[in-house]
Amino acid sequence: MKEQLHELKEQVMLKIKESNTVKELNDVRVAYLGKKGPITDLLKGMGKLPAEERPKMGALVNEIRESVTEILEERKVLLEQQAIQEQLENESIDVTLPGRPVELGNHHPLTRVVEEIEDFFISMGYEIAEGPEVEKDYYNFEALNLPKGHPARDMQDSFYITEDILLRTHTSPVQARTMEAKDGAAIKIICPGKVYRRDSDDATHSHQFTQIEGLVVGENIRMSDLKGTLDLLAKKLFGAEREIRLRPSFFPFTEPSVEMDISCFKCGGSGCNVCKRTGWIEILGAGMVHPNVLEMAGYNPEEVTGFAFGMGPERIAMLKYGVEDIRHFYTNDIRFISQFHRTEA
Ligand code: 2NL
Repeated sequence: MKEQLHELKEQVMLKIKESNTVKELNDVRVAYLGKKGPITDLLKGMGKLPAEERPKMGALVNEIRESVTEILEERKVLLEQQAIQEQLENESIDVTLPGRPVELGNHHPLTRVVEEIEDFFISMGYEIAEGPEVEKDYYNFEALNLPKGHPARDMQDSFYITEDILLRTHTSPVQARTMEAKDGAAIKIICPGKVYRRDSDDATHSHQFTQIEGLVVGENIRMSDLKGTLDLLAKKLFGAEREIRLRPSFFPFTEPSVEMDISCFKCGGSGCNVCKRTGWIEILGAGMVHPNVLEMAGYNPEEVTGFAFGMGPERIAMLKYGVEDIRHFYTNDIRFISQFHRTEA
């Protein structure tokens, strides 16, 4: 029995050593020292021993139980400390690690072009005017020398809401409203904003797009003022080496009317795929404000004149950045948008 006891002690000590968690250790304690464990069994079996051996054996069992309990306690303290240590290591923060990079937002390419054009005209003393996208037929057409039944009104091209209310097809109504409100005073404005046409969307058409128009009204405003202004704009947008040319055109709200080309920024004028081998790229339409338009807005066309122009920022952005499909501007695919970086912080 004495040998059995020593063997048992060896066994428990080994199990204690092998325990790596407080829970494992507790399982060992229950298995060996618990009510159903071998030590209890041994104490119960002492009745079968001869009377003279009982005190000795009893003392031995108690001694083993005490030393096992002591070792268990030591191991428990150690394992608890290790657990705390491990937890602290897992929770600690390495303050010397570099921070995660913060992704800066970009400006949408259309926003960039619109703001570049706005900055140019603000530097020239223009004010920015805005107006409603849901517009009266009167300001969208009538006041711009497009009376009812005029072929250029083409009902098929407009989103009508009622008989005399529609989504504006250009930003000209903002200018018509501004002229009317100015009560004969001089004007120098640009009007950026969304416009709507009943077109089928494809690579170069969209039912909603952006327009920037400009209007200058006052005494002695001449075609040469228009030409000088647009020449500076072309150089600002496409480079100081650009030249412009004006070709005769037609708009119902201007007379005379012109379209403006810039010398090709890719080939410099010798001919390439961008300018379709002509050396020139069309970028906007313009003209002298039609006397009827001035008169309807309350000006005397004998006393004041004006010039006006209109351009499409989508077209300009497509040319500047080599974008092949207008729909890229509206899809908001981050792979497209993130290529256009901020121009300033
Ligand atoms: C183009 C051509 C143009 C105008 C817009 C205008 C406005 C008023 C009076 C006279 Cl209130 N004209 N706007 C004039 C000529 C051309 O736009 O190609 N736009 C994309």
